Amino acid sequence: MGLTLAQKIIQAHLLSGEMTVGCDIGLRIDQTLTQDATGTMAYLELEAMNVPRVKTERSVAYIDHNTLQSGFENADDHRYIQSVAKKYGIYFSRPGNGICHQVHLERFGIPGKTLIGSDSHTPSGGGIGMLAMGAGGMDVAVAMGGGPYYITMPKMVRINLHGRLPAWVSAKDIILEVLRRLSVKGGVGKIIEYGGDALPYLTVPERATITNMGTELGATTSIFPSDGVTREFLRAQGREQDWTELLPDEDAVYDEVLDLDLAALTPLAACPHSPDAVKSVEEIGEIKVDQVCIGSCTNSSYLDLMRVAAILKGKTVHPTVSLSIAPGSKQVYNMLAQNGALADLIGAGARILECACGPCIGMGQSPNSGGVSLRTFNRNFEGRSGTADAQVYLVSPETAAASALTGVFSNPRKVLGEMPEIRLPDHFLINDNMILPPAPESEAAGVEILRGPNIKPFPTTGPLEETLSAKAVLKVGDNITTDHIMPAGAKILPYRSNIPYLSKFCFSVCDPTFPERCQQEGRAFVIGGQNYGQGSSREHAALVPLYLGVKAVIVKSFARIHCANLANAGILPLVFRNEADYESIDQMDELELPGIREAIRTHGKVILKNRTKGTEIELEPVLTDRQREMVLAGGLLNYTREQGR
Ligand code: MIC
Ligand code: SF4
Repeated sequence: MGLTLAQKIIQAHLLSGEMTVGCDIGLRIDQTLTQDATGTMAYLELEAMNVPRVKTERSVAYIDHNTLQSGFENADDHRYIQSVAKKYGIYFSRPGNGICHQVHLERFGIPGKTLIGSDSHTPSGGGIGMLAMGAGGMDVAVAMGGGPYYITMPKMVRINLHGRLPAWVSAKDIILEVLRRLSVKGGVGKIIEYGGDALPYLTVPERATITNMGTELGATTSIFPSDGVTREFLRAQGREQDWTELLPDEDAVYDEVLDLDLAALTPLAACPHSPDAVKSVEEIGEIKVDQVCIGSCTNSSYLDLMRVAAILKGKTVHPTVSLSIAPGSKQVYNMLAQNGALADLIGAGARILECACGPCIGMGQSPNSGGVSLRTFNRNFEGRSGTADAQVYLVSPETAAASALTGVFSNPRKVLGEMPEIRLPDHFLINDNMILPPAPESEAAGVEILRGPNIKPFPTTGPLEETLSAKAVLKVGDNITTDHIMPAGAKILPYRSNIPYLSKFCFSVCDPTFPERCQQEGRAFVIGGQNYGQGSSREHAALVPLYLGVKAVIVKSFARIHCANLANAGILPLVFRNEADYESIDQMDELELPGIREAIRTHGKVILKNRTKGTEIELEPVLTDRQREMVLAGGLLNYTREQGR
């Protein structure tokens, strides 16, 4: 039986387990990436592991999330990461060099390699044929130390893209259509592979837009083949030697197959407040737009911004719209500056931001109250923009630029004329002067790690207790995102290396009294619905609850990365055996998990006693055998120490 693309890469990197769906597999990791908002924690964890140098082929530390520097905190964190990178053998991409996923694709991504990153949109690397996955910081630290990365062997889904995109319809509309069809849960436990006769017409940056937002499907990752298009991109990046052909076998077997006729697509938008609330721009109608933001790791490539520049050239942004544009990388920015496209953007009245995540993670550019904001980003969770009642829509750069000119939600096919042909250049502008190589191994010992006062130790826990009891201090509903559990934004993001301070904002979107109530109780259980923990890979959404005394999270279902982060932190992830039992627990009920340690150790039944209601229900731990050991030991770090690695 033939293999799919992903199966081929998995097979070549398999260290433990079998390639059978549902089996726990350990993978050798070739490359890692971190960004600053999760990186400080990951590097503190790496330091705690006592590994003198990273053992990966390539590890890169990017600074792209916290670049406002409204106080000393961010700058201190940047300096800390820079010094760790230098000492441990990690390349350091300086602030200003661009968004991790965009830069990694341009300068480091290699087809057929495995990549994990402490950021959920790491699957952008799938655009260049990598098996690229988002992971918690601790998992990235373990991989840097040479340890395997464990996932549950996913199902294989094939999406065949047929035909050609109509004018002004682009890659973002393809992934929005997939989200419309499959929903934010549709990719859970799956790897999505793209194929079909449309592939020769989709460039690497367009493919990366699609694999980037596979994260919003909940997929383990998404991947395109490495073909002639990939080779051209790498050649233009001066890296043709990194290319290898990588195609699925003709007789590869997929668990699901989906066909998409690109010619039938129209411009689409994800409506507030979920990436899968997709409608056509026509259906939404000409509602007034207050803000347009173009950028983020989804849509800030050279191609994206050249199209935007062509649309804006010689025109003026509508008087009631604020338009901001953040190029994805210094390479993109520099090329736009050299070829004059930047002048077209500036001339039209765009507010040019530095190449970083910026408004995507709420670092500035919050919309006005109740404002309608059109963004080329990948997430529109409630409150993420920094304005609680903002109405954020996710759109393509073409729809964004057209609407910035008209002041209302506009179908670019209707309001823009003929589409100019924009091609990738034969040669990208290559200048890696903002990527600092690490110190040579012989000099590493002499490199001092520079810590600022904002960097506080991360919380840890001890071995799992025999019996756990706590109140259901919080009960929440379905689709709780990591932005609910541990919000980001300009006010809080500077404290990503300071868990005690961050803890004041835990669940503030749902219930601002949660941290205080946890502290009163000393320990807590959290109850939730479906797809709990979707979104970001931030392990802060596990470490902060750990700090607040959360011992177990009991929900209907979990999102993959968050669930792993809970186990890594030593918090028990449990699901209801019978989903209807969710209804039987009220907030502040007194709960007990008698004999839980033994049950986890022996794969026994997990019974939850509700002392307030006098009822008993059955739960199921969402743990692989290895994670059971980990939770028994009190989290991944304790487990790793026990294993003597
Ligand atoms: C995001 O888009 O939510 C982030 C910020 O990039 C996160 C990482 C983080 O929380 O630091 C992600 O997607 O993993
Ligand atoms: Fe940055 Fe936004 Fe991409 Fe996250 S989704 S990495 S915040 S640009």
